[in-house]
Amino acid sequence: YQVYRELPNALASQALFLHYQPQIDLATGAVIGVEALVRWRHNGDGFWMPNSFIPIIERDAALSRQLGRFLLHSAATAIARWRSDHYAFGRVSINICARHLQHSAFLDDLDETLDRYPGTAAYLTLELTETQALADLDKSARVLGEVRKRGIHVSLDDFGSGYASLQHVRELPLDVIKLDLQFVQNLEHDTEAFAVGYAALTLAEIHGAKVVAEGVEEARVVSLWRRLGGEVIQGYFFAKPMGERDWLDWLARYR
Ligand code: G
Ligand code: G
Ligand code: NA
Ligand code: MN
Repeated sequence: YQVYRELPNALASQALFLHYQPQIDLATGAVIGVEALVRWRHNGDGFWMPNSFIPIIERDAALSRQLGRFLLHSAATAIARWRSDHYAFGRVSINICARHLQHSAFLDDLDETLDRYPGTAAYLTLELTETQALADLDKSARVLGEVRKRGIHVSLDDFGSGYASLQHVRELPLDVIKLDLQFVQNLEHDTEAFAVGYAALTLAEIHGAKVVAEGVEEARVVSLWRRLGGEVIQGYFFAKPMGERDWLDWLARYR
């Protein structure tokens, strides 16, 4: 496989890089976080989106770990840069593959980053997709508990898409639940999507967590989300994922 052969080199040559998309708290209007989304720069012809290569990486524990270590390092150094320039960016969310989370070396990889960049934990969130979190629930819950002890926030991504039982999700230690964009975008007209959104908000209340609505494009959905008691929004309505320079310019101009 091309991805398999090229990833180590792509990581080393900085062909992999991150785009950033802000998350906004509706009550205060403040930026409370930013999600890091990976892209793969390709000679001449722009870049590849993650859907074309992440599924291949996720099948392999060693590749998942390589990508995860790259994300931890990239997030930690970005946090250090942005803090020293006094940007108010909240937390940086990175997407961790279950294969890495469940790797015996995961907590060592995490601690290596935290030791090397002290103070990072308070600015970091790990996102794990619902489907992956539930694949080995006990192990995920145990490792995520350890993650949280370090002061890192834990976010359950793509909520609703995995048809998880609410009882199972309750067993995970969570700070954030992200309502999958297919439900967010149908919130207005589809009673099932509305029900899943309502379930996310109910679960969050039990956990003391926040729900992020992802994929919000329209003002009508912003006000509907607000009326439902939802607090945070991530979506094109505020900003698309951006390269670091554009994201920091956006942040400096915001409000
Ligand atoms: O912008 P977008 O097309 O970036 O991302 C598509 C999907 O790819 C996201 O829903 C996310 O699940 C996945 N993704 C993006 N970046 C990463 C990453 O760094 N690691 C992992 N594991 N998944 C990612
Ligand atoms: O990891 P995750 O599934 O959360 O990644 C979110 C995905 O949704 C990324 O591919 C991102 O580019 C995409 N996205 C973010 N905001 C919007 C939006 O408002 N509309 C659409 N269609 N996609 C979005
Ligand atoms: Na995500
Ligand atoms: Mn998602």
